[in-house]
Amino acid sequence: MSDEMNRNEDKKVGTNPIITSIYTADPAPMVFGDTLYLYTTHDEDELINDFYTMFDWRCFSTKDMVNWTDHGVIFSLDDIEWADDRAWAPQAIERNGKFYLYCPVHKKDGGMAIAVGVSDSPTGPFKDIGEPLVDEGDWNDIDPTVFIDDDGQAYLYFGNPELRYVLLNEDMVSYDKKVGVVKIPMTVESFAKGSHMTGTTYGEGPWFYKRNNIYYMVYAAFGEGKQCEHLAYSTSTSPTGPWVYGGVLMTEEGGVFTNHPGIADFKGHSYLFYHTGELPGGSLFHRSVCVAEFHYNPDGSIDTVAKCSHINAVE
Ligand code: FUB
Repeated sequence: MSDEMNRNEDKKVGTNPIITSIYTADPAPMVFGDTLYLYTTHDEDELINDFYTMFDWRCFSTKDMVNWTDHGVIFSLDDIEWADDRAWAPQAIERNGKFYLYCPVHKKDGGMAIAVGVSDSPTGPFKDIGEPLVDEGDWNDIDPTVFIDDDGQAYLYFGNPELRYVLLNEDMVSYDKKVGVVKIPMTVESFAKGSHMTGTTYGEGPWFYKRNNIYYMVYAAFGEGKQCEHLAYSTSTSPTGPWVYGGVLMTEEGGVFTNHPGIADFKGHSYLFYHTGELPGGSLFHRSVCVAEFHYNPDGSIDTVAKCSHINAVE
């Protein structure tokens, strides 16, 4: 693939996939000021052992949802001395002028853990804190999603096949060890009956946020008898649940086994980022990030969002 970015300052309508110069997955938008920053993973062209081959995290930004700037590699496995593989789905957040990028990685001594990189800029470079932030010694520690509530408490949810969370300390690079890692009850009421290991639809890729006093947990889900992930959501009146299943957010339209949600409100519009296998050469391990605008119903519920081919510029 060429290094050219899908960028044209005069465009008023954008097309999906957003990034056409490389394969990207696991979109994580972050709005800061008048800019939307989009953090992604990067599926390498050349696969090793016919599996996810992912070494670094990328950042792209836009002020209008159509014209994108490529900021290149902003964090990589080379920056994390204790990790050796699987630069998987990240999420970034700003607190007190610093930016924190939470990333699942495979440890040199085995198993997955969550790393955190810190930077003075949303576009990095990010510096690893030198040790795993969350490391339970099992394989559940992937796909972190971070949110700071109005009272200042920060939450880091994560997990496959179980949804778990920690209460981040104000420094954002440690968590309340007295509370520890809290396991969310994986019930049918919370996540609906499904075919993943817990018997519910909850699979992985949680995306946690609050809107109009409703807490949302959007996630990649496994429907009964389905081959590919769809996106679903649950809601709660509390940041720690109990969660109540809300419905399907996007059906299995991606054409690849995984999907991964990222949600953002930007300049008066609501967006769902997701990934598909739509670029030429696309496959399970060669994914591409897309976006669709959607609307909330007056009660906060969300109807199923259709995969979209075009996106209009915003001011
Ligand atoms: O991209 C690697 C993994 O696949 C992510 O961590 C999961 O969410 C799934 O998209």
